[in-house]
Amino acid sequence: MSGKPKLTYFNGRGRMESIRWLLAAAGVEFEEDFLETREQYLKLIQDGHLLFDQVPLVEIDGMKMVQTKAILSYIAGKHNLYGKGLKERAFIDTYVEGTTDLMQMILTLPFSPPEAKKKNLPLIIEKAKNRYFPAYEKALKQHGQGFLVGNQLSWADVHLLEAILMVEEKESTVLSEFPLLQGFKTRISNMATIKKFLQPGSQRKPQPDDKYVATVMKILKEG
Ligand code: GTS
Repeated sequence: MSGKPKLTYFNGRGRMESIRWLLAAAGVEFEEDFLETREQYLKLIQDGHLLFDQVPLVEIDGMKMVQTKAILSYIAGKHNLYGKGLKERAFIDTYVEGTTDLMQMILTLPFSPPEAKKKNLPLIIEKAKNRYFPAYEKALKQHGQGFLVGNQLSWADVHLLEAILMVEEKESTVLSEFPLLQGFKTRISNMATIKKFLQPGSQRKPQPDDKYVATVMKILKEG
């Protein structure tokens, strides 16, 4: 055992991507086991490794953790990315829930029928521009510290950067009316650990393609 966390998921973004981001931001090296077949997934269940028969699975500090949010909270707490005190933690949770809602809409898009994809993408961009990014722009302005919470990097910042880049992949000019978010993006992207994760060859995963969607469907669907 290397002592590094071991991530078990599909070879793509999905729910695991935010976990990869957070570990990378914390400067933690991790190993990955990619599910390619339904048999691998069923074996994990048979061996009792998946509490709710679901992935992501992260083996860390002697635990076999499932449930994305619990995994992320543990990593954030362990690596000093979860604020100081209960109130900072409450703000971090709030911001993270917002970015989770936004990213969730994008994550599910490739799994929707073609008509829904066409219809929903503009709605997601519209929500990013009119609901989510204005809220984060305002939060940065009010807080005035360059970070969303406190005076150092937190899970909320890492999650927001991930969300910004995801929306920009869909519409590159989406930040044009958000100057503080533009500055935030540049600053956080240039922090050493994050900069490294953003470079080609890192464990960051590409946007899902048809092959990824087919693999996930094949593994999760019976028959
Ligand atoms: N609340 C869980 C979490 O956040 O971790 C949900 C996990 C979940 O639904 N995982 C899916 C799964 O294992 C895979 S994916 O949605 O991440 O692609 N589904 C199998 C099942 O039977 O629910």
